[in-house]
Amino acid sequence: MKITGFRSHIVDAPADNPLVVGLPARNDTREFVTLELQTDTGVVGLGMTFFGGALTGALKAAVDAFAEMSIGEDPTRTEAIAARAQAAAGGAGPGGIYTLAVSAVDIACWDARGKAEGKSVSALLGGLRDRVPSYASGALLRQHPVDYLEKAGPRLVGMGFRQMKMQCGSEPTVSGSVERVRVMRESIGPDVDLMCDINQLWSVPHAIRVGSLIEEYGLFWLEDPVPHDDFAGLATVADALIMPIAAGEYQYGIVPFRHMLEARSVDVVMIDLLRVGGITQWLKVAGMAQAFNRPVVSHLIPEIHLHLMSAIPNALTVEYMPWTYRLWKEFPQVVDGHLTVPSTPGLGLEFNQDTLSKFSIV
Ligand code: SMN
Ligand code: MG
Repeated sequence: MKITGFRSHIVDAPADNPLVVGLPARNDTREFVTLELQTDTGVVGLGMTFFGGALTGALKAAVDAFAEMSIGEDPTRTEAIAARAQAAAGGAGPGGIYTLAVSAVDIACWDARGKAEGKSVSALLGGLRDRVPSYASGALLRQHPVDYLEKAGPRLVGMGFRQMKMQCGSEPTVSGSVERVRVMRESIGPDVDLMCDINQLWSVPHAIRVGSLIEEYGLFWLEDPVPHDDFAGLATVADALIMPIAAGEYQYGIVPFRHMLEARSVDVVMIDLLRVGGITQWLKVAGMAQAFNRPVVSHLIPEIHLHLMSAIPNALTVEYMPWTYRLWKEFPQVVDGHLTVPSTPGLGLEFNQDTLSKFSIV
């Protein structure tokens, strides 16, 4: 099989999340770059990326450059494709647009390989299990008032979720932060797993102070309490608190995970598929985490992470943040707290042509 060409689009789709119910509709949008990698067998590999913000045009240009470079290559040679991108980027990587763009090509290559072999990507990677736990995310945000959270939590339980993540950390007082977690916990009861994401807003002493006060609410994990590159600070927080500390979504490439793990900064390793460099690199970090006896959780893009998480022995739970749901014709749904791996070849996804024609930017 050889890559013969590609097509890419910028899709500027509404930034909604179907898990957010009962609030006025958002009128902002989120930009994605989609990729279709064509091959001489007729198989088309699908990939996507985002996080470009105002640089989405530049991100698409980088995706196009790497896709162009892969023409003539066998898509199963993902390490060769990554090495060629690295060599050609002239020191522009690792990190930033470089990594985000390489990821789109790598994802499309794995999809093409699965389609060519008639196997799901999960099966290609070892296919350990056919379903994985998944938690509701993006529905209990920092900007949502406490009285919204206390209605939204039970609603998510009613939708079949057994785990959910809230955001916290921007409250003006310590007691305000504690109150937010207390109300959330009491609204869902003791048997639903609750995670809390601070998104790097706290200092180390503040994280230990508030963290100690919320220990009694039994969080499944506390996420990104302090800036993502303060490995020693994260380790201090992780040491001081009983509840598990999760981090990793902000890291680019695989090397920072080595430092995080060596410093014992985290109890739970969160890997972002696009920032790590695609499926090929994601698996390396999952293996590193396994060697350190740490579970892995995924960041965003549940429809692709589902394949990876189902294939590794140390998977904990898939973040169900359906930001990308408009891109695909069908989107996996959480049933009884789990996502099921599709049996269709590759990623089991098809672009939603209505979305592409309606929201593509020329
Ligand atoms: C998150 C994701 C994407 C944007 C902002 C915040 C969040 C998460 O940290 O864990 O999903
Ligand atoms: Mg997070």
